[in-house]
Amino acid sequence: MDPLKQKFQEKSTALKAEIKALLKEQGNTIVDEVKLSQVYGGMRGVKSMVWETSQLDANDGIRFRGYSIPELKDKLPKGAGNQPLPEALFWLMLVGEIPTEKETKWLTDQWTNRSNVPEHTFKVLDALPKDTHPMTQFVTAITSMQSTSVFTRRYAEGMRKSEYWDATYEDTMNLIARLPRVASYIYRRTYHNSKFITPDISLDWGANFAHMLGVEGADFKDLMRLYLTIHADHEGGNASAHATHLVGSTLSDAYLSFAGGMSALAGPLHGLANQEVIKWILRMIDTLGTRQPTKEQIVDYVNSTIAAGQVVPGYGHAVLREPDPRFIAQKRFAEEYIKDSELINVVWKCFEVIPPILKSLGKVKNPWPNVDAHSGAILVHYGLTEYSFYTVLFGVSRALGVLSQLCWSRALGFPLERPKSVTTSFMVEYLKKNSVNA
Ligand code: HAX
Repeated sequence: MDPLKQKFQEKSTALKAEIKALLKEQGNTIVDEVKLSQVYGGMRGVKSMVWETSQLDANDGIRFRGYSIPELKDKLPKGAGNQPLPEALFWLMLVGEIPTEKETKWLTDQWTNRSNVPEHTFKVLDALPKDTHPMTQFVTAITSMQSTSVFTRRYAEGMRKSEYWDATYEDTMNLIARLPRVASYIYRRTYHNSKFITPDISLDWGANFAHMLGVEGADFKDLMRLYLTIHADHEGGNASAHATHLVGSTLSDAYLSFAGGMSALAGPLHGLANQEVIKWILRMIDTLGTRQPTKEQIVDYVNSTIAAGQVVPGYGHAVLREPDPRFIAQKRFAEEYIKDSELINVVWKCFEVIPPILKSLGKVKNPWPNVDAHSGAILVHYGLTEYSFYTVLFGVSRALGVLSQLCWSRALGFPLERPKSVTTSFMVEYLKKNSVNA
């Protein structure tokens, strides 16, 4: 058994026993109560699932196995660059320990060895019109690779329940290993006349992805390492994580589960917001006729967006109530690596003027920027201007969190998800009988 799998087996066996004892002793303890407004309000804040790999605090932001983003930047191995390696974060999320340089290198090599994409996946992609949205291509490619699922094959052969986690681990490792090739194929076929770039197997996972996209230079490789790390996980209730979890709970394999999650990421209130932000900024610049808008001009443009009944993309969050540390991490990167980008200056001016406007509306619970408010301007700076592709970058990163959790869900034997739904007339009757105002 490989060393990571071995560690995972030990840790998950111990946690499974702990959960069994907790349920036996305290299974009937009430841990939450649900208000009517939460039932109609997208289940915000309802504690109803377990997610081992990360946890979100409304004010402090995301912590991966207890580590904040600045702590990860400090503690995770960096390989040949100056930013944390996403493979090291995967190790941390999977087994709860910061890997050594040697362990991280082992994982990089594993993913290199597992990175061959089935030939038919390229043929499936080639059959799609080139103007198919990259996220649709991404979901199609992931689904097409399902024919290689170890879990599905072994399930058909009569695999024991106790081996589900092992087959899921194999699928997870293979799928993550292949994603940079799949994503860069989509990018190059869509925007660069199918001029594909051969992988460089001497590079780490993120740097090789940067190379296959066709953007050279050490700084962009570092950007990809950081980008793929900070977008990886955001606890379990966000739409892409929850969708992966829900589909996975039916014993669909990692490919189908992840494709479900990526369909959720493709929505404009979630991951697609990263393309919407840069589109919105570029439209503003175009409308105002200047690449250096004043704060007053931005205020007017934001007000016109709101007056048109639209949301301001990149701002607001269902859980966070402070500026997103993932936004701040990208701002720090831009301050360190990039000097005088007009577009990035616009992002920073937006950061100053948009929160007060959203606050003044009186209904927006979080007026601060989220992860998507910054990424586009940095990518444009490095020449990755095709913003319809941006959510695919997010998706490659999100695989690390949602698939490591899928391994946990299998190892802990989590059941099929099946919450209760009711009709509004049921609710009206229930309230008549139980309302505190009755
Ligand atoms: N601009 C204008 N209005 C906004 C707003 C924004 N950025 N954010 C919230 N609001 C509005 C909501 O539309 C809602 O209005 P109505 O009552 O008229 O429907 C009201 O303020 C209350 O919303 P909320 O409770 O503060 O926010 P939600 O939890 O309902 O929604 C969203 C959270 C992220 C969907 C929301 O803030 C939004 O639409 N933001 C813009 C899109 C965006 O950036 N999405 C990416 C989020 C991060 C992410 O998942 N990335 O992948």
